[in-house]
Amino acid sequence: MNLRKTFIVSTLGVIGVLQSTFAQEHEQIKNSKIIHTWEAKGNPVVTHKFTADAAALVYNDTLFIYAGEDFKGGQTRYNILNWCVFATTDMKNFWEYKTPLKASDFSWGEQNAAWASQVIERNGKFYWYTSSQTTGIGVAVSDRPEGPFKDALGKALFTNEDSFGKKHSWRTIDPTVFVDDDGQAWIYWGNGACWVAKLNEDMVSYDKDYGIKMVDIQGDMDFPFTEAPWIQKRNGKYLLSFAVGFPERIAYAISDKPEGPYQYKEVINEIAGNSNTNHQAIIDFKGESYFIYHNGGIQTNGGSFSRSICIDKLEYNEDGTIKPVVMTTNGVSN
Ligand code: FUB
Repeated sequence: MNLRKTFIVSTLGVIGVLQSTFAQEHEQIKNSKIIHTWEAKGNPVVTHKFTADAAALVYNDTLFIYAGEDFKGGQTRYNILNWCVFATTDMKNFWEYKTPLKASDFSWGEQNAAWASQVIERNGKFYWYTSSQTTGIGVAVSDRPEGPFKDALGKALFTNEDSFGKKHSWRTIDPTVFVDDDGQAWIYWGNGACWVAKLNEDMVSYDKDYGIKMVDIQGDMDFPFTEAPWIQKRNGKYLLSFAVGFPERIAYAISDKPEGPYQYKEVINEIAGNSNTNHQAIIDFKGESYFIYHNGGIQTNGGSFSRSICIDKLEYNEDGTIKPVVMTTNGVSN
């Protein structure tokens, strides 16, 4: 074997060993941290507690779903003390890990508003971008997808001062993050408008020279932008989905550039039963595309402040546009 071949073979060997070590370690850690397992019976997928604002991450052939834990029925606001993490490898058998992050883990933030969030992986670390109603966007970090996570900064990454052009106190919410093919990470957030910034490589600070911009969504919108941006890149196009109107539907827009301008397309998810809000994650997993959202569908306790995560199939047209999502009771697990 020549030197080049030897190098390739031994590198592949090392990668193989690392992967199987991760898989074994993952299995052990997973088993020691699981607090609940179940077989999904259609929608809602999570029925043992109320959950909202799902964000999804595919890692190590596993789909992780991060969500806020809503209170039981009878609430008058989005009282949420902690986030949860669920996982599956087959969309049917799910498990829940120990509480990975609480609103009170951010000493500077609201203690009962674990609002919408997203976790992404970069260079072996997991970054959880969170929001609360009024105190801005925080970031927590972990070495593992299921946590535990720790506040990375001890202060907000973005506050209401950064969400310029609007005045209401709950505008700095609902972060969504992705790393583009050139390595540049982008973060979007907002209620009433959508703002965008470039994250630095450390993932816990942003590019002050680029600054913060309001995302321009052009075209005749069916309803105004409300909140819940979710960014994805597919076939070289940037797809930004978000909640519109109130009660909320989910719509989307397309751009050739991450910062826009975006061209409005259409509503892809109608009002989800018994809930004023909706909040989507769109993800590919094992060859299928999924739309993860919430409704107020648990009888008889569900509602706008006691929501439940659902999953349905999402399909694209040949030209890369998104087909409207059909919400079903059967879901994807049967
Ligand atoms: O769960 C609290 C808020 O409701 C979220 O931040 C919004 O996206 C909406 O779902």
